Amino acid sequence: MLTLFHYDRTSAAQRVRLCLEEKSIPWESIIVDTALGDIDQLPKNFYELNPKGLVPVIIDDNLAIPESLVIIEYLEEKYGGNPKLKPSKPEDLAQMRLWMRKIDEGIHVASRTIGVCLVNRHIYKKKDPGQIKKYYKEMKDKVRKKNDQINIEMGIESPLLEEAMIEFKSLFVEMDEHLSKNTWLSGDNYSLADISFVVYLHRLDSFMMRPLWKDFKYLDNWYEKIKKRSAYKKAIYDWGDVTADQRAQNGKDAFPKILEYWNKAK
Ligand SMILES: N[C@@H](CCC(=O)N[C@@H](CS)C(=O)NCC(=O)O)C(=O)O
Repeated sequence: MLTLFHYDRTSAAQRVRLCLEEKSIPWESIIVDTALGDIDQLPKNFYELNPKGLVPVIIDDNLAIPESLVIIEYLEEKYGGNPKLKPSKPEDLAQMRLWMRKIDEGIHVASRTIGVCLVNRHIYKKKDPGQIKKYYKEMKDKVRKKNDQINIEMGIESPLLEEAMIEFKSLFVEMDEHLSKNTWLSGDNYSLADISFVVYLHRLDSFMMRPLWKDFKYLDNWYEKIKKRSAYKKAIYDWGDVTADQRAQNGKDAFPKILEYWNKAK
């Protein structure tokens, strides 16, 4: 059976779970949660599965695959079935991939910045400093490490947080405009592109930031529509989020500053 390494609240693994649940692919769960600053949670051979030491990773037919966007395309290709999550027309497929590229081109890093500035830094500060030092010593992704240092030090005053909010606003403007003319991000049906982005709306929502996009009604309707899918409940809500209360509280507290950054963006 397919194995997924993941934890409750990771946006990257949420999109893999969304895909697995949409297609009713049987899978078994292995929780690997280093995100509270504890690198010792990584299984011994984990770097062989993903040199970056991050989740999600799947193992399917003895093959380990990291990177959520690669995994979800693999699942679509390998398992097919219903619903089909990839458009058939080459034009729509190109559009799907263009949307998805934005994630690795900056949106995922922006989402990490919001998380670290609002929640992780508070968690890490309460931990044994030796444990956090080890966590960062083992962190393979140098950009992530450098950004985290700035975000931990500066919190909501971090210039990276302002950039992250600007990046999200410009994404949401583009999505809202597209969704004013189309039901889905690519083609005529729900696809990997929709799955790939909805996890970020969920993430911002968990920080009580939904009022930011209240005027983006096409985007908000799209979000509402996806939340009603039964796979969404299984993949997102049923797994919960151990940091939910802290996220909601810190998000509320930071909202005036977040709004200031949001309003500065065009
Ligand atoms: N580009 C990767 C990003 C993976 C990633 O950022 N994983 C995060 C969770 S969303 C992680 O493993 N975090 C562990 C930690 O922060 O210690 C993907 O799409 O799979």
